[in-house]
Amino acid sequence: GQEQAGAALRTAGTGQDRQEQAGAALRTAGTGQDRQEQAGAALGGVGTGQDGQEQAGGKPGMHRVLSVDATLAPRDPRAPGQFGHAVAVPDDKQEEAKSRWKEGNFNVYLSDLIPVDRAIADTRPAGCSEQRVHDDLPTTTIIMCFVDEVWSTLLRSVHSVLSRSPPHLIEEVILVDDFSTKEYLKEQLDTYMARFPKVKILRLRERHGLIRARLAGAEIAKGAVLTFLDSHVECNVGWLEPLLERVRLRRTKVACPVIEVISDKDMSYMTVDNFQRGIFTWPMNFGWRQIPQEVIEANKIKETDIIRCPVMAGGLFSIDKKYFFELGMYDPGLDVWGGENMEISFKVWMCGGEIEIVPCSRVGHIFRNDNPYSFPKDRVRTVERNLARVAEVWLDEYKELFYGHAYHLVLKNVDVGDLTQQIQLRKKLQCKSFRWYLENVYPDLEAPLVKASGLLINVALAGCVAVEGPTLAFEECDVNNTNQHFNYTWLRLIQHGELCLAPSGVLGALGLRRCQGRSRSLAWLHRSLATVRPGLSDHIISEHQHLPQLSCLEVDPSYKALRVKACDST
Ligand code: LR7
Ligand code: MN
Repeated sequence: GQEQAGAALRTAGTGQDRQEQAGAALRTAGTGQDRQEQAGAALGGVGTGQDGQEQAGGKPGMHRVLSVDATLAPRDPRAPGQFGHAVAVPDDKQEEAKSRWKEGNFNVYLSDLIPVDRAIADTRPAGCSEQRVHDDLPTTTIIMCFVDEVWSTLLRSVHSVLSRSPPHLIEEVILVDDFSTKEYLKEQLDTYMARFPKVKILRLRERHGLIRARLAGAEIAKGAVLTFLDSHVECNVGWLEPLLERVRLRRTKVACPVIEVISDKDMSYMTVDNFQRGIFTWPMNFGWRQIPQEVIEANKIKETDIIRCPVMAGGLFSIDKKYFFELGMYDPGLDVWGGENMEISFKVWMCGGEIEIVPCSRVGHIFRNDNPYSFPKDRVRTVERNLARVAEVWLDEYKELFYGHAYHLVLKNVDVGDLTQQIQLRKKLQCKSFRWYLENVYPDLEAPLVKASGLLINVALAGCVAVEGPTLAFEECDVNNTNQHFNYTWLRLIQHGELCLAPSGVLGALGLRRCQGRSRSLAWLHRSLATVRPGLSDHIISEHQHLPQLSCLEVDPSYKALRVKACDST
């Protein structure tokens, strides 16, 4: 999973992804609406939109982005960690630092050592501070959920919002306490925050999980825009106005800052590579992928250009409040943590909105190897169930790719709960298909509907399986004979039209049955044996649970009849 912390995670991801990307077809697209906005960089889903800011020049009703930063002249310029610099744990404090790590799964000792209002370097690309935004930007409610967050980190998050945002744009900061157990998060937090009239604390009386905790915050929010943040962040100079500018430009734009890295080890604030899109790979793993250099050059994409993203990371974004409610917020059936970023991203794109990364808005986040809090139910199961819910509601026929890449979910038969409301919502909003999303928003994702297709060859007997009317035959191979063509699906069916290869149960006979999506009695595992020992041909193993033992598809050498028999790797 999330083995590497931030920087490493991104760099690693990038290297790998770049390779993946080579030659990826980046399709031009563009609804009429977008064309104007996208100027030269018409890249469809992967592209950028250079609208607004640049051309604004000296337009009335606009002003240069406010680089508000109350930390610019810090009280204690020599304090550890000041200006986002790395801090080292003194030799005699190593034990203490080590023992406190698990309080937050990062270097809590160092976090407590550095000022809660430290300055950090302005990491915005050149040009950002000259950009113009509208005078009449909407106000926002900041929603920050936390469960047992580390004291100094939570405070630093709040301070960074208050000291680096234009005050008139912050309607309020709602801290949603998701039933924390730590004593310091009670009166002590109330007392500390009492000096900031805009900070409100919403205490949940039971653990909601981050998804429903955000909804609880949204329900009481007064601002026109909701801005969600994690509780271990540092907002950088000028982070807010560019986000609100996008939402003002069109209320269906969902704006994300560039997420920079606060080191979990030394608390340094590190910038990240530019031109990263939020993407996912099967089975719905979030990642970042760099726009290929050729595409950047061909389209003259600048560091300050908006980046349209197939999916968002999840934690940090601004969205028009009314629009968020129109979209049905998050599916409230999602539990605790995970998958909600996929849900909101698919929903936004498929139902008429856009997800964007705004390079002039930058927020640091402490990336951790593991959640420091416990899950009410099993963590893995929770996330898997959430993702399966998202797949069932949004992925249409492509959900097979999700299950195919996480086949254990088919075996487990995970219970996703009631989906009626979500399916109705999708109808009501008249959302587009997942195919549309793939073609227009994320054309570089590989999403073949079948895993493989072709002939089923028995190498030893030099023949092929063929469909002959309602039954099967073993014949001389002929690539032009469509009766010999089969698809191997992500759900492991061997399919010919509507019919599927099936052990018929009687004396190991083989037949055809009407296909049924997740039927395990029709599923076959393709195991390549050439890798085990050269010369061995592949095995096709039946997953039918009622067969007496591990059974393979084979051809009786004397009768040339197809049958299912105990597997034998020789
Ligand atoms: O039960 C919970 N209740 C909570 O209030 C669990 C968590 N939380 C709080 C928690 O204290 C934190 O402030 O919710 C926030 C997010 O939890 P994290 O920090 O443990 O999540 P993360 O940073 O590991 O994971 C990312 O994916 C999550 C999936 O559900 C959320 O969308 C997070 O907001 C998201 N974080 C980011 O997008 C930052 C960049 C990380 C990446 C990639
Ligand atoms: Mn986080």
